[in-house]
Amino acid sequence: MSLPVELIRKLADQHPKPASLRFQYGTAGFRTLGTVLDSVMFRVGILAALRSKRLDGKTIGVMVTASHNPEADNGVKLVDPRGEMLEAAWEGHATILANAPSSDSFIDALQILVKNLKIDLSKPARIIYARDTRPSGGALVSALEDGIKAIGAEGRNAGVTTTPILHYLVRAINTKGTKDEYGEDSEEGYMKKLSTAFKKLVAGKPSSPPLIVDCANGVGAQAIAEIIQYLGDTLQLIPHNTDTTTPGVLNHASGADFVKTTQKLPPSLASVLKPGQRGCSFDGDADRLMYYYLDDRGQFHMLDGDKIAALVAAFIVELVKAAGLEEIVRVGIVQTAYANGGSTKYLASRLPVRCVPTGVKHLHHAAEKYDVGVYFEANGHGTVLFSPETDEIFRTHQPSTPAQSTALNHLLNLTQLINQTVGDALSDMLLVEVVLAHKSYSGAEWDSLYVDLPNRLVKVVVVDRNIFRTEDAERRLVSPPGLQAKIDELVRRYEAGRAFVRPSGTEDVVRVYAEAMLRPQADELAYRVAGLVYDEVGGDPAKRPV
Ligand code: G16
Repeated sequence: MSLPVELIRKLADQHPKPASLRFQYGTAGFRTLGTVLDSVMFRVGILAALRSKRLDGKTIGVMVTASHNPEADNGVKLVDPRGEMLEAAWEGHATILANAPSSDSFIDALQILVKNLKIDLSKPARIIYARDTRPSGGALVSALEDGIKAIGAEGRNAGVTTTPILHYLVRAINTKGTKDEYGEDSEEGYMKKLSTAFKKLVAGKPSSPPLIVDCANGVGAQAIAEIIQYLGDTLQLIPHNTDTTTPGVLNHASGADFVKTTQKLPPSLASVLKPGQRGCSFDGDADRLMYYYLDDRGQFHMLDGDKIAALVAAFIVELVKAAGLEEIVRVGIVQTAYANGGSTKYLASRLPVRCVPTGVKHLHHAAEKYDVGVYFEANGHGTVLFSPETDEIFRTHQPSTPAQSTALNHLLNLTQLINQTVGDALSDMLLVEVVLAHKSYSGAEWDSLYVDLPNRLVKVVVVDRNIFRTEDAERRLVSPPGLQAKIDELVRRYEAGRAFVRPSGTEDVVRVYAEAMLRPQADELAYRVAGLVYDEVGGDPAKRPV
């Protein structure tokens, strides 16, 4: 069987590639202005079908989103059969296909791919796709559907939903009827699975005070409205920033990224969040989560991905011990260079900790190496993975006391509550609420697990971020030559100083992170390192570090 070349050419001609642009499948797929992504979407439809054929007709996911980025941006990422990110080698194939200048060269690139990867075109191709609430999403999904049609694949439209729900659906579809069945392959199935596990985990615990949820005016608002129906009175959620129709409000002065980068409460919550009350923020596609609270003096305290990892890991370790599995099940942590030095010190004195480059796929793969792998990026993107062997142990272990039996049940319910395919704000929020309910922790008590070192993240707009190359899990620069030595020299002058520079995988910027013992020093170090970067690349004066 060969490719339906004529149909592909006909439809490809309707989705021409903009001549001046070069696309790159980066940390989170293709991501740029929504207005220029039409050809990319069409081609991704075909690529997803080829990936499915290559994997014997397994369903591949396609998510149309630009997550925390501004509303005008959009993007697309592929989801592999177990709900994880696309295999790295295929990122290169995606980039090649997206950049073929004409329909003919695109078809040539397809033929080469089919031949090199020995793709059996007679196999079925199945794709499930979804999008977030961005205004550009509808047209981009149409382009994607043209791609799916051009190659004769089977497409299932999951509509407007969160990124983690799409990941869940992919895994649910591919495990249906097997011993690894992940859940019903519907949004309702997802809601039922999470809420049932949550209710079991908090049964008998005093109910927590209401939680304010900032939905970033994104698709998380829809998911929160749904889960509220399923949770009943087990958890009181008060959603804010739920406007998904007014142009320009998505992720604007709200959401997890706003909270993390500004280290401030979204202004819209200023009159809402009361001292002592817990609040949390999702990002635009609901795969990141940040918590916070105001103390008695009205001071803002952020509980980021590192704090979530510490809270959750400690809880799981306790349960594993209480279940009598301490010697059998090992819990480990995966972080990135952005993890606060305070968190790494706290965690590393208790558990094995690994540092990997930014990007969920790196964390996910490293976490798979542990029996229970807890991974969170400081930006609130993360989850917990239980290895198949660990799952089996939880299911078959015979507890010898009622206390062991209770702990084992909790662990089993956690495997159901946690979305193990990818970071999921909704599932992570319920997980945090379970731990807080079990420990009777307020935000302040959770916060006191360890003290964060003051830190600052800034970005420098550069012409070519590709000249910045790193090593040691992005903690050191190898290029441009000589820059790392200058950074080292600067860092040495600050107590508990640490700083690194890395090119973003999602924006045309270089990110600079710095931390130090005192707030003004962390800020100063960040801006001085950003200044070094800026001088190095001879930046545009209008684009000084922000
Ligand atoms: C994506 C990735 C994250 C990463 C973030 C920022 O998040 O999934 O792993 O931390 O981009 O990446 P960078 O610093 O390379 O721009 P999201 O939530 O935007 O999909």
